[in-house]
Amino acid sequence: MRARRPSSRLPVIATVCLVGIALLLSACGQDLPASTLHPAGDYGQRVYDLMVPVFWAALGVFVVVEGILIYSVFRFRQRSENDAIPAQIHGNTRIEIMWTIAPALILLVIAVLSFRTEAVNATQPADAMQIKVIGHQWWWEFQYEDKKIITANDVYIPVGRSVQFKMTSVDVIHNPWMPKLSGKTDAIPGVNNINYLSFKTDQPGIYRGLCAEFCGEEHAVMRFRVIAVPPDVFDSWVQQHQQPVGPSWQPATTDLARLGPGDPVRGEKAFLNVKNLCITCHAIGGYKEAVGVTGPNLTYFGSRETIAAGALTNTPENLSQWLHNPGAVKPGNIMSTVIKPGVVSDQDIADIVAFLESQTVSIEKPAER
Ligand code: HEC
Ligand SMILES: [Cu+2]
Repeated sequence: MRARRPSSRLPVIATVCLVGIALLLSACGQDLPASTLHPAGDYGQRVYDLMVPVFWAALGVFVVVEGILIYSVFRFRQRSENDAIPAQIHGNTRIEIMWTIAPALILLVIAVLSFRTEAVNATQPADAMQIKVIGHQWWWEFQYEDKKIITANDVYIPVGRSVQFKMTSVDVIHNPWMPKLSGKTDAIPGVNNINYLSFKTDQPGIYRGLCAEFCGEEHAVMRFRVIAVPPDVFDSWVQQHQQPVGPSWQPATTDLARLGPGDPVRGEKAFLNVKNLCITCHAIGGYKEAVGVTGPNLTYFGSRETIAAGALTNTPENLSQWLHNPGAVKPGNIMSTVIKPGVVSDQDIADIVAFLESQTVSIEKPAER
């Protein structure tokens, strides 16, 4: 005897599925920081405008195919032991032609839309502001070559003007992706392998960026922030950032809580002290002894949003934690190969924290979006 499947379970399964789908869809409505569903840049908007018709086309195909499938499963199921096997059909030229032509037409429409979007996204506006973007395991370097500014992990851009990323990498392939602003383009190692990515936003804000190409164990902690500000604020940022920090540096911040318990003046000496190794890998504008390029350029680090490409938010406590043991915060990173617990004294760390956090650019920052 063959057991009959209890059909009473069906409504339960159907309800669970519906609730699950509703939950998934409700997540789409939320404006989360790295959501592609709430674009704020021209490139991101074009990708979104392509995704919507493709989504509806896919949903239409899904409903038709699954509808026919479910209909057949129920219509031709075995109801009792005596049910005969339904008629077996092999080959139907008309239906086969139909189900070849229909998907081909749908794909053709999607292909035309995709190529059109791709062509617009690939155009590089001649008047775009250029920023060289260099991927490192696992952080981002940003060079404003014409402005003589090098920074890391936070990239400032003016709103209302196209920005062109000229992208490369010093080690493996990375991919700076800004979900609300643009799609993905690889940053490939090799001096002649520059890839271009242009985008524009009209809305001031701090936007998320992340690495979208698997690049090693800390790939997930290779984030950056795009800080889009009005043009006059951007000019002020450029003008301030161009001022060298050393050697006649004075602690700039009036917000003493930003500095932690250390002394920034002692911190300058501790940072420049070769025994602490910082300057073998890091540069700060204006100090001719501090020109290392293995790690991020630390000029005006106090204004940076995060520490180590999004590993920690930038606070004195977190910076102290990072300098005590970078390998515990971000296992495998290059700094942790030499900076281990005990290499730099507690006093030097506290003072270096005060020194680094005291270097700030004073502009009004936009809200996180
Ligand atoms: C062997 C090279 C090396 C040495 C020595 C070194 N660093 Fe680093 N440092 C790095 C690298 C590489 C990173 C980026 C790590 C990452 O995000 O994956 C980094 C990141 C940082 C950051 C975070 C920068 C940012 O933009 O988020 C700070 C701050 C920092 N180092 C300070 C120091 C100080 C202070 C010293 C000396 C006590 C020091 N480093 C010594 C290589 C080094
Ligand atoms: Cu990467």
